[in-house]
Amino acid sequence: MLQDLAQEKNMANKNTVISHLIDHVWAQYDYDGNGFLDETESRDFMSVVLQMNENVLAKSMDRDPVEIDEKEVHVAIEQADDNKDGKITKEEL
Ligand SMILES: [Ca+2]
Ligand SMILES: [Ca+2]
Repeated sequence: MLQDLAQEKNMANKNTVISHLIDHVWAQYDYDGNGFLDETESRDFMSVVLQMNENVLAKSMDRDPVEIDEKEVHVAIEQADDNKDGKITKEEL
């Protein structure tokens, strides 16, 4: 029971870290500042976020992080793009 609670707390903390990262990173990758990420921007953005996520995950599991490949980036973009218009808005993340 106590362990479950501790685990939940850890997960919540991690999610907070990730969403903070997304906010911070987002602004850097919306190169033209138009409020959404086009294909090039979202590829750059997603590979950075996925790698950060992987690094955090690897650290928490005490293992070496693996390299995020193109395919994973592509899949993550497709999943994020709710309305399938090829652009990612902050709301879609
Ligand atoms: Ca943009
Ligand atoms: Ca979209």
